[in-house]
Amino acid sequence: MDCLFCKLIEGTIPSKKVFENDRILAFHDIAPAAPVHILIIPKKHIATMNDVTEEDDALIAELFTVARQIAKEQGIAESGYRLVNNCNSEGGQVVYHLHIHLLGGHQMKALAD
Ligand code: D5M
Repeated sequence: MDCLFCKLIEGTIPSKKVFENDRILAFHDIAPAAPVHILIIPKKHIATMNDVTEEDDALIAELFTVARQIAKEQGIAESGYRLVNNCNSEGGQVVYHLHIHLLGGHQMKALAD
């Protein structure tokens, strides 16, 4: 399968890992949009949020558990952070392997601004 993030999981393309277990990998985004910008991904190839099924409930919950843990480790839990998932073309998705962006380290604007 020609998936960039699957190659990061396999290790055929290097990444700056911040967390890994049997189900999840987290690594620094190559083009950071904030002082802290980490991507949290399932090792299972799921293309988009639309492809998540009930069988993935525990996995999706664990992505958020890992996000909270990394936010703490990065020292942004108390100041605050943003979790983002881009779904499909109009959502701005570029890599079609499910991922959550963890963004923080500076003041973000409210989405309504
Ligand atoms: O976000 C896809 C994100 O993936 C985007 O912020 C850049 C990042 N990216 C692309 N290639 C790499 C590598 N090789 N390492 C780390 N990060 C990478 P999307 O939500 O699909 O727009």
